[in-house]
Amino acid sequence: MKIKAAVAKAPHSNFSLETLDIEKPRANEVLVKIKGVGICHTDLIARDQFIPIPLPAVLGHEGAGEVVAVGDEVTKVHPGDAVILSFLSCGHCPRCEEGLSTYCQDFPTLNYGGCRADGSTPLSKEGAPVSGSFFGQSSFATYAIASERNVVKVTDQVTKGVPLEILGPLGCGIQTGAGSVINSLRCKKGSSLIIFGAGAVGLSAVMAAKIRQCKTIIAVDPVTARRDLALELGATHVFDSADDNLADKILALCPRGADYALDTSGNPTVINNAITSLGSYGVLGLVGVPPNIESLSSFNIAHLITYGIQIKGIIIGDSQPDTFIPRLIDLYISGDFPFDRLIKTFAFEAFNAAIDSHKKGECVKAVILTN
Ligand code: CXF
Ligand code: ZN
Repeated sequence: MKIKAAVAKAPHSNFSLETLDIEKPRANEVLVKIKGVGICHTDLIARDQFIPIPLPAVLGHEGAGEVVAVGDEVTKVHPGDAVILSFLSCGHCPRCEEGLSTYCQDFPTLNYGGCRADGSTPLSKEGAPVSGSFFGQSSFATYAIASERNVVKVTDQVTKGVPLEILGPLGCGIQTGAGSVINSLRCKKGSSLIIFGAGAVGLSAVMAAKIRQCKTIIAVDPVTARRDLALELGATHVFDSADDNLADKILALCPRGADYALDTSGNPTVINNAITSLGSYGVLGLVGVPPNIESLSSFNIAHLITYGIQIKGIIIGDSQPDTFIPRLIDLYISGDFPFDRLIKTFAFEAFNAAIDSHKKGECVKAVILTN
């Protein structure tokens, strides 16, 4: 079948909008007509080869749409179902078996290998293979092949009026921010949390911290509009990352140090500041991808031991998408998780303009409408 797709052909270059061929779903696969797909920083670093997926490639890992065909062995969804696409996991390694599929031992190959586990790709152009199966989907396209394992059924929620076309980011960025606070850090009622970076991940963390009834929710970001939005979504205090007196200002609010910190920036200096802002038995969650694959951060060992400080790398907010995503949608319906405030939609033809807008900080989360 022919599809339209945004193809990454070279690092740091515009995506090329092209017609490709897509295979029929295999036994455990699902063909999804994509309604909307979010753009995430991870798509751009894959295009730029920080994640070395073979190019040309169709990226995109925040898709949402309607099931149009299923393979013979699929039982979870049927044609007509509304689904969100999330990350892929193997389902049988020790991590998957203990419910930690975000740490599936095959996570890198299944999500950024550019192909299925058997090395094949469902995408091609004029007979030449095009890398696909990015996060088990490659949803920068009008149709995507996903696995039964990484589709989350949201038919009931969509029937109630939840807009399917903007749900895709719940599969990655929004789930990462909310899950980091709810599942990974498990921030306690009355606690203090500092969030470094108020993009889609950081602002989702702000909303989740409010849900957890954190007492002090500090968001740090260089963009005024994002700080303003953070305050509207539940931050109790916001600071400009460029503020020379940032450490003192945080100390004034948390004299014994914060209980939790979440870094969404990946910036080693910010991470060091996050460590020193923590109090006794404080926990730092790391979700931001660093600027280079070799990026290092250093910390004072004695300080970490003395105060029992913990540093935790987090993938996708330690979420189990089949249960966590419907829970987030319920919170959206009740008005407690207004993630739609982060989203700006763009037509498929404006794909590259959407990326420019995201890069310039004009929108928090760009969602491309594909059908
Ligand atoms: C990614 C970050 C890089 C590792 C895999 C998960 N999260 C979202 O895009
Ligand atoms: Zn992502």
